[in-house]
Amino acid sequence: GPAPESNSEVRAWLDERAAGLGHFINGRFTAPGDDLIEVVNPATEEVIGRVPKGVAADVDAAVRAARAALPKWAALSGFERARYLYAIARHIQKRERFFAVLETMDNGKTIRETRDIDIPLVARHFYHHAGWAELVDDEFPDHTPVGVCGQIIPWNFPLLMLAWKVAPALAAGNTVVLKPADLTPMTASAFAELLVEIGLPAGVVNIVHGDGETGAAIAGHADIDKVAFTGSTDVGRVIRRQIAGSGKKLSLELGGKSPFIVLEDADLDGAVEGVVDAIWFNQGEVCCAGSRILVQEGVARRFFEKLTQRMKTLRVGDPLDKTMDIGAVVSKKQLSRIEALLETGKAEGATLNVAPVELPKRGAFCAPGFFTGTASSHTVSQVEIFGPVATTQTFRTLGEAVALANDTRYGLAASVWSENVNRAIELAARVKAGVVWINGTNMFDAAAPFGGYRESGFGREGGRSGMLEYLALPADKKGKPRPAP
Ligand code: TXE
Repeated sequence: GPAPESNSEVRAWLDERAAGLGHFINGRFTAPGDDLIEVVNPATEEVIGRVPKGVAADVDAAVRAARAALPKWAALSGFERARYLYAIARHIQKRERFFAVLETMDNGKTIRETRDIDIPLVARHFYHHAGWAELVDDEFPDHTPVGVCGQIIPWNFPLLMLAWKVAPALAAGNTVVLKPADLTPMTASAFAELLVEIGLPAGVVNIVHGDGETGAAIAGHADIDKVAFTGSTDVGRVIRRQIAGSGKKLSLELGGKSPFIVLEDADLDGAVEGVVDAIWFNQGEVCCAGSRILVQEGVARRFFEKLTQRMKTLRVGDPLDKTMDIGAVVSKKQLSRIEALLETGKAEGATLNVAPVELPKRGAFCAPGFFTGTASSHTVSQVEIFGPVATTQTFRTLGEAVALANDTRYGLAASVWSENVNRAIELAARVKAGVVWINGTNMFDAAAPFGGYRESGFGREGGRSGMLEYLALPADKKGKPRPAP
């Protein structure tokens, strides 16, 4: 059952802040004001908090604070900055349960995942980048921090996406203005409180709440040097257009329609477990979710039988109950979007197989499933469903598998299942994707660069490549050509 102690601690935390959370600017929380966005727990439909909708003046105050804090922060030695990053990581670990429960209440994802995946990965990301802060002066002696970074993040991994953005920025000596998604702003606010606790200098990290308009005000602010965005391809395109010609550095991590390729010689039981982690993880709200299952003909029938059996064992319900596999999707609106796409799939002639689960009466719950009879031309094979439902196709030859795998606008991730590692590696190299997992899926490591090709965006997060996104060569700034490498 649920973990009552941490739940009551979170409820008390929320109660104390029921009137509204403020922005976090220059080390202080602003008064929440009147124009508030209600934050809803999608599993219960309760309002759990309120945040202000940031306007241009809020963004401006945050950017000014970040600009003022920059010279001192950038001038610290990497070793000094590392001490703050280690302190953040340790404090996250110390309060793991609290953050896990708060994230589950805000987003609807299961406590099993926030406890075992989201929050541990957040701590890991800060530890890893504390290491980079210690190395940065030696590893990149010619580089400088980019400056003030505007960071806009989505709602599917709220605190983890914050960590992916904030940790490398701080390690490299930048200061930050971050906007959480308006659907899931709570853990970012708790994180701001943690920054006060560890004594991070004021202005180094500023958090402005709000929606797309607030996001546009950040991206468009004249005194921001870099924009980092994770979210939909449509908004990524808007931002790219908005800042074109401004000289701002930009990285975009956008949508995906990642293939999950099962070869005839795969361990089929392993591959079936892989599907569970690929598309039924985080309610399918994962940019790199293995959302197109491609199976070699000879094993297709057996594979889908096994998959159907496994799907029957999935539990959907109260995300605070630690026996649940699938919680609520992030909002009722997002649920309608998923349901509309499922209807489109059926209308185009595909068959939807869903798990025989009884969904809770309240809340934004969606049954896991998969389509059969889908072709590349179907809408559901091309558009992100961003819910717990995959499409399926079969192929005969490896050549066909590659052609199907690459037949989308995206290129974020892929997964290949085979007991013949040479064959798997050969296939992996021919798939256009930023990351290819072999006999695995959705594996994230702070040291491994993550990012896309084509309409999945550009720029990498994690490891050395991720650090370079937050560093500049001084020549960049003067507009002179870079020295030859
Ligand atoms: O995303 P948005 P939405 C995909 C997924 C999902 C769909 C819609 O397919 O179903 O997008 O989700 C901010 N300038 N992904 O509409 O709008 C917004 O406030 C600046 C994939 O919720 O892209 C939020 O903070 N910022 C994805 C963030 O952008 C703007 C994760 C993302 O929201 C803005 C999420 C603007 N003009 C959705 N408009 C992934 N790659 O993981 C909005 N925002």
